Amino acid sequence: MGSNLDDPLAQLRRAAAGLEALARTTRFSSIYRTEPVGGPAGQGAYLNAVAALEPHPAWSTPEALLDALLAVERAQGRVRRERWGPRTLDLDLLAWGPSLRSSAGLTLPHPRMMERAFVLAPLCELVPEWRHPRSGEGACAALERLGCEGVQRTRLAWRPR
Ligand code: A4P
Ligand code: MG
Repeated sequence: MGSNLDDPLAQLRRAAAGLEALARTTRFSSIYRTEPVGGPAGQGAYLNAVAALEPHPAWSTPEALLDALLAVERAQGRVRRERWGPRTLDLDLLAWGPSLRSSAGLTLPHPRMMERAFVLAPLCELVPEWRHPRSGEGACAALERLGCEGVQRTRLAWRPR
């Protein structure tokens, strides 16, 4: 998950509550402050994190889970709906076990995740043994390859204290 607009910490906390409602069990990485990759010049830093879900049986396919994630984005993330309004919450499905998908609506694992330290740092923290099901490359090895520049682990709390 990622946010760089309109109180990103509140966005991530709301998203976490939305994810917990979808899952039997949910674990979260730390929250990371990350330099923006791509996009318009001058946009602010992101907060990024990764969650590991064991979905409820209702979400028995990754397509169904992605639909549910997009609904969380819509319900909780988009506070501005005007044309070209920036998005306050991005929820991507990184992987579904070892599944491979390549359809218009869903690519698994997420096609850009192995080149993004802002994904790999929280993933490596949360599931250090994770490996890409096609290439076999591990999340932590990929992070070492890329380096951690611009990605900083924070002590921000998931729940307000
Ligand atoms: N889609 C296909 N596969 C997936 C998947 N595995 N997970 C489709 C999620 N969605 C998937 O997504 C567009 C469509 O992709 C979805 O409707 C779904 O059917 P989107 O979230 O609307 O598009 P997006 O996220 O704006 O575009 P894109 O190219 O996916 O952007 P990315 O790659 O997600 O990057 N820098 C930092 N530091 N932190 C960030 O979080 N995020 C981005 C967005 C750029 N730079 C960033 C960050
Ligand atoms: Mg996305």
